[in-house]
Amino acid sequence: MQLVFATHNTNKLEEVKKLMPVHIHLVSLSEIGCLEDIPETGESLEENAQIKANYVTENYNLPCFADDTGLLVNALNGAPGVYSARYAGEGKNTEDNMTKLLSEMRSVTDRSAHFKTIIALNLKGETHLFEGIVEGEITSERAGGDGFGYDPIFSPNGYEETFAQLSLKTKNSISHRGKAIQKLMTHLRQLSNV
Ligand code: ITT
Repeated sequence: MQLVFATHNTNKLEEVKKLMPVHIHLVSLSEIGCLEDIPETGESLEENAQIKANYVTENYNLPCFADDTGLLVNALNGAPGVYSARYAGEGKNTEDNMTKLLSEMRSVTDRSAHFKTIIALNLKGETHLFEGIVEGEITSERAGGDGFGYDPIFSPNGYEETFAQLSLKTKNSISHRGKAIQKLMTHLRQLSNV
């Protein structure tokens, strides 16, 4: 089965490819010729995930899913949340985003936070949403060279390391996106059993 993953984020694509069973042929946006930036104009992760998936359905009429992810910090009332990509400005600069977040957290003692992923699947005329959450803490400084986005300053509960210090295999086994993808897979397996 061919399934489009509606993302331009190559790090996300690599993570998700590692989680796909062999019978699902994951196709990227560039592989279907979609090079344009899909505007994320929603006010929630759910809305944005659906906007991205619907864009592919409407313009390419292919089975697809999209994910929208946010980092929600409790002491900042859930910021940066749905605005995680643009936290430090429209340039969507990862380093600037981390610098801003560490600066906002300088004198904060409650450093608890969670990543949340919403996946929207458009298949056979139906939309299904899947959620994945991982709880953890914002570290006081960057650590690690792997991963992407806020990974160098997020340490999942139960680990000393940040996501950027853990292997991709470990990150995928506990992460927001890994959990949401597992739910997506369970759903797809149920469909193919019918
Ligand atoms: P697409 O919309 O093309 O999928 P994006 O990078 O814009 O790619 P999101 O809107 O879902 O993706 O991500 C919002 C921000 O959260 C962005 O700055 C990412 O770098 C960050 N982010 C997403 N997943 C992450 C992860 O697993 N670890 C660390 N940061 C992540």
